[in-house]
Amino acid sequence: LTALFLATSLAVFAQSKKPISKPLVSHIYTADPSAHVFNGKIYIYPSHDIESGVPQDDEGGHFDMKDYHILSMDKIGGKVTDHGVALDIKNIPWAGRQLWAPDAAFKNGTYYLYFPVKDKKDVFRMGVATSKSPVGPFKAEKEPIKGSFSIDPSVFKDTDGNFYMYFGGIWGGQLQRWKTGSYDPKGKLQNDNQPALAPKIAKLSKDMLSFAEEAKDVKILDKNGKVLLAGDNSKRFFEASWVHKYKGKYYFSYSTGDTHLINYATGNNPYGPFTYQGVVLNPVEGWTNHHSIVEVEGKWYLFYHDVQLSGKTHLRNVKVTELKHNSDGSIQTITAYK
Ligand code: FUB
Repeated sequence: LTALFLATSLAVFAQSKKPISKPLVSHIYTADPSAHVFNGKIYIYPSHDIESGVPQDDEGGHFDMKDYHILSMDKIGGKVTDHGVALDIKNIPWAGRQLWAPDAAFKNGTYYLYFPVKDKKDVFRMGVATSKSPVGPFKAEKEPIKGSFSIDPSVFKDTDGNFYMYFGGIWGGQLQRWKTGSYDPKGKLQNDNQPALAPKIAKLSKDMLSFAEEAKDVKILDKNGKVLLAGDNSKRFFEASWVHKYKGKYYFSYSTGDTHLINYATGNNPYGPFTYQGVVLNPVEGWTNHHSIVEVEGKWYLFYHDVQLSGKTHLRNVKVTELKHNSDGSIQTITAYK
């Protein structure tokens, strides 16, 4: 597996040509950009990559992040401000290691930062922290969100005002350890001919601090209405859920992990099922591919990352480029290199 992991990383590096976009910042490494427009300003909630010396492994141990910095800009292409440390792992009472991809939401004067981190038993859980400012500092709740597990929380506000968290990630993201509903450290991935493990959704409670329901599977179907299989690894879900709504349709986009794509599937309500449609973003330099899709002043943008600054898979840099929907609602596939 490790050989496969390294080989695919190198293959992805080998494909790279001239990038279409520049890193948004270069003084720190940033990844997994969750972008939002709050009060007319663009805020990016990324992971903050660092070199901590942990060797690369299939569990993602080398992604050993310890805090979050929030970035903002007044407009696409404008000056980017780094607002400093918004939340430090030291100030999350239950956290063990690895602050991975976060997201944020705003409701009734409070900003909520949602984050995955391993607890002291090395099990990924989701936490939430609050602030009166979009850039923090954020204060973490004392316990993880009850009923949460795995990684990559992404919070979608529907047009009716309800908020939903999508989450999950296989391999190092531990989703395969929750197949039975409780944690099994020996939990394995599905066989290739079985349905792929599904990402999860849970409606958030009115106070935004807990799940209002038990997490449910988000079904991703092929065009014949059949659930995608685990062996269909250029289509099936791996990690990095994101939902945007365009012309009344719900677009669930996600990373395919070991095939390095951002794919999308569409549905008629936040719970799905979603039908696979195609590729949003082709592989980028580096092993991981993780994105967000947001509307800014009538245009749509894809925030993503690659490893242009470092050439190392665990030291990434966030970028942005325009995303276009065709008149039939399909998304024009983006290749990040010319
Ligand atoms: O940044 C750490 C992990 O890498 C994220 O949680 C995944 O989505 C992948 O980008």
